[in-house]
Amino acid sequence: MKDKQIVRFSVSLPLELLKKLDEKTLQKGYSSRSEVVRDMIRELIVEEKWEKKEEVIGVLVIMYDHHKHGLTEKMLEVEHANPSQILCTTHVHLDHETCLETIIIKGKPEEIEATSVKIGGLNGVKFAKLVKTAPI
Ligand code: NI
Repeated sequence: MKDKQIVRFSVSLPLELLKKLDEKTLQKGYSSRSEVVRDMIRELIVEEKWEKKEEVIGVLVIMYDHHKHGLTEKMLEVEHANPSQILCTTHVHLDHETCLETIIIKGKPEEIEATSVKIGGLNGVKFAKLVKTAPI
């Protein structure tokens, strides 16, 4: 059986759980139950990669006040000292003082988390959220 081949299988579920699955399907705009199940499996695989400390990808989203003295320099120092690989950063000037950045980091989960905490904790960073993902 080829890996990319689509297979069908049956799942036994309590009716109550099936209703919840259908609610999720509708709420999240999925085209079918299969698509929800596929996404849930992918999410579990990503979670497991983070738990097993494999090489993963983190996308750190931050918002900060660029008028805050020394903040961008401190941020760059953390990024350059980071043992993981910073794949790219995107910078958007949201308004007169607010900057939005995404920092895509590849590496070990603990290194990515440590870098995110350091950047997120800098004085002047108003929002920081790490999205955990990995190639599946
Ligand atoms: Ni800016």
